[in-house]
Amino acid sequence: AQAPVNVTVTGAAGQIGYALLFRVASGQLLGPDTPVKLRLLEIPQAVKAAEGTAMELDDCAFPLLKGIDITDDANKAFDGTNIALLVGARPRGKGMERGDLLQANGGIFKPQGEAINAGAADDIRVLVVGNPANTNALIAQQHAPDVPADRFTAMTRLDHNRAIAQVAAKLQVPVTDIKKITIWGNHSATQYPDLFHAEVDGKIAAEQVDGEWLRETFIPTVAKRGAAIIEARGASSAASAASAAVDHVYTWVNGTPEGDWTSAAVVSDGSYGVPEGLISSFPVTSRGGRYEIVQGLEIDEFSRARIDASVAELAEERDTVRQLGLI
Ligand code: NAX
Repeated sequence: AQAPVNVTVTGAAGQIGYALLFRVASGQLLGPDTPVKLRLLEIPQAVKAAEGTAMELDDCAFPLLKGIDITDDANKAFDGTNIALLVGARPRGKGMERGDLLQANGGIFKPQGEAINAGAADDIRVLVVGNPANTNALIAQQHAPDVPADRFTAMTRLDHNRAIAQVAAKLQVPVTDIKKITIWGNHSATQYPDLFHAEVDGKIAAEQVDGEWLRETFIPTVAKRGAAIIEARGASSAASAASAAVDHVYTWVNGTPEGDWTSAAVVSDGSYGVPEGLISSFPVTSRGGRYEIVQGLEIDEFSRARIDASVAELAEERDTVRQLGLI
């Protein structure tokens, strides 16, 4: 039988954690043949709540779940881990400036990066979900110099899935007809969901919808969907975020289907004019367990301006965390 894969989830007692852990333990993260061991990392005040979630995980009697460890010590949580889902983060409080937010999250993602560097397994893969996800991922990555940079990613798969759902609803087609959606840039309101390379049943998506809908409805709806969920639900996206995290890792490990790609924030190699080293969302394929940026797409002026605006925001965030001495 296959040895269990160690999966660490931070912020395990939070609402995404609650939606995510059961999917991981049931085998949806890595597939039905791969046993998993869970490591839950929480802050001391939330360890008890994480223990409660672990009791419920036990009560599911999942055949693939081979153990659960709960800790408030990052070094223990990442020791020997294969997959790290960094969900726990410091939310933006009232009156908090962006610099304060980045500072507070630096206090979380710097030590977690160091702990990953010190103890994680050689095949470690990291997905950062906690916001500001791209820059949190950058902070962790910069403190893990012994880990190949391409093992650090941030999540834009939820934005990607939201874009698919919007196009499918608009054109009244199944979601499976929609391929090659791209989210570019930052997981923030500046993100650019691109329909100019996307295909609907083999035809370019941007040509199947009117330009006004694309500009005035589609782009803002995808970019502001998180706020719309909060408005409706009274709480931020949780199950959909957990689902996207499962998709991100599943695709990373198992590959993208022929004729399609997905979106993930990965360390830029300078492709598409995105400064090297920024963790920015791109169209990516996965082959042999590695995400690779899709090359050679033509970017028109409309897309160029939007990609540049989101990437400029990422560069500013990087400059701020540099000034704060966090990287
Ligand atoms: P919750 O506030 O419900 O849970 C966060 C949990 O993290 C809490 O239990 C808290 O105790 C824990 N935590 C805080 N600091 C920690 C640390 N240093 N180590 C371990 N655990 C720590 O938030 P939830 O709704 O679960 O959202 C989690 C994060 O995901 C937030 O930052 C949120 O903004 C972000 N999101 C990212 C999305 C994306 O697409 N990338 C979408 C959904 C979500 O908004």
